[in-house]
Amino acid sequence: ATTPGLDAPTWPEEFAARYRAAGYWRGETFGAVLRARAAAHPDRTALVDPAPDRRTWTYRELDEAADRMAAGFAARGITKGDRVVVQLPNVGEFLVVVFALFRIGALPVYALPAHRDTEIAYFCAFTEAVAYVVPDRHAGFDHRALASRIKERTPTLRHVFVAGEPGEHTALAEVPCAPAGPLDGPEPHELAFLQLSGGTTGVPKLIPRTHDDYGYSLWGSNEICGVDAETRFLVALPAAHNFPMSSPGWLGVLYAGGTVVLCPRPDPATAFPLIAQERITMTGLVPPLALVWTEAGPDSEHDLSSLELVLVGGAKFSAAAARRLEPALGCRLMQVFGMAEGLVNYTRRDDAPETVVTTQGLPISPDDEIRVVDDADEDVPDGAFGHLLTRGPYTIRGYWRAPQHNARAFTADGFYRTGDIVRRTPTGHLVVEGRAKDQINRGGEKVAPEEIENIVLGHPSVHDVSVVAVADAYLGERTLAYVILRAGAEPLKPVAVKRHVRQAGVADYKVPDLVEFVDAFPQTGVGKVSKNGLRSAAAPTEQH
Ligand code: J2J
Repeated sequence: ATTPGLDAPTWPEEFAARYRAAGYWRGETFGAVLRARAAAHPDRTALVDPAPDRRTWTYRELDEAADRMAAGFAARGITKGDRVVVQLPNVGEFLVVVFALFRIGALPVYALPAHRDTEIAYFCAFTEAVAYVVPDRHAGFDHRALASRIKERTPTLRHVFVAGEPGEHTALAEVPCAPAGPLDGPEPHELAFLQLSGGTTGVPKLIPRTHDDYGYSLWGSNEICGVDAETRFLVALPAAHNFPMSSPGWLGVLYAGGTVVLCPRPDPATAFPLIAQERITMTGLVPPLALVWTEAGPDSEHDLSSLELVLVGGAKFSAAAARRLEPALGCRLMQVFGMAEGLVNYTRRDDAPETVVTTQGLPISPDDEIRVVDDADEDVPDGAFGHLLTRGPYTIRGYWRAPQHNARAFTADGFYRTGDIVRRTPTGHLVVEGRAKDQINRGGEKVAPEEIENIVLGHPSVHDVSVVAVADAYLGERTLAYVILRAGAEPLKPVAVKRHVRQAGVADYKVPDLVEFVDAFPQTGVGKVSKNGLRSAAAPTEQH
């Protein structure tokens, strides 16, 4: 079923009716949830932005700030259904802006702070965005100059809002005004935002999530993780990522009436003092950070005793590393295997310790349908490896405006082809064994080789390129570009290839870590051969 205006396939009515009847879809919008929490406990702290000087928002203040920001956006002509690219780091304005957009029913498109001209221009053009929200500077980079370049090339883009010094744009601080009257607002079954996919293709796909379905992933996660009004959650990863947003993430914690503390950087030197000062009880980390925290924990001068639970996911966390985490940080570990497309698995608090360190958990919902299949889409016996397919109450039925890709990424009966190779244990826990999709998981940051290959191919000296994963002790995987130079071309240095990619204007984590010049692509051990040749579905063993 495709709903007009939704621009994506959605759940057939019999599924939607079932998910409502089961109570998964509660008929709430995020805007209404915040309003309800603000009414129930106006003076409780919702949000803390510790840097550079500590700012806090109570539930009443966050609710009012969202209303006033929504009124200001509406006064500038932003209406229901409009797309707004939001590229903000972990600052309080991020949450105010997205709740304002939720109230209007305009759709945030979540860009990462690391994205540059190529990605942002694509998001703005593809979504026909009417506005783009940026910080002034972040991590040494001037986002206002980026915004000026984007505005120049994007006809639909009417507004650039800047958190901080606006330069030639509009200061976000100037936007809020008194609400003129009630807003039209979204219905719970309508879209809330567009999230980015990790991607396997030349450009990232956009993931349409509704208030109803995402809301279920929030309250379902809260129940599993034990999130309640006492929870003090540290957002250590970039807030725009699906994991720190929803598993259970800042949106889950606000849903439960708890306190969200934004961490500007995830290193122990920044995060540990915050844990001590803010009495943090819960956080989520990708495996490389979990390793660093595990190393730093025992010798830390900071009091980490408030920390009860650390969620680790986004990439495979080795059993050996998992075993060390709990004693080093003095808290519980939960593994989480999720995806922005939907399905999220958690180990459970009553799981045996061995299960917590060796598996990636069970789905949130009894109605998450899990299939593990061979290359011919036939189910494999329990315990055998196969491709993970899934369908359920918070897993999308298709990407936004991508009918051709949807035909490949979903089965005819609506199962999402995750591209992950898994095995199911007798208890139903999933173990991630590898990957069939052409994607590199660089410590939780997903890189689509095709996107980088297309850029490298633009170099005049390059005949062909193949970007592959190589094992890395810290990140799990790093990127290696095999480059074949044109006959007669001047030899290049690896750094020239990296510079070419960087200058194309992409996120720094996509610049190849290693570049090797070859006469022909290695045929084995890397899972694929050529840009123009097969992108073979690599066997799991070839991924490590
Ligand atoms: C192995 N691979 C994993 C894990 C994700 C919670 C947690 C993570 C994400 C996320 C998320 C993994 N072990 N524990 O959205 O809500 C790989 C798989 C998966 C892909 C999804 C959440 N956890 N992965 O990482 O959309 O390959 O979401 O299909 O960024 O990350 O990536 P992404």
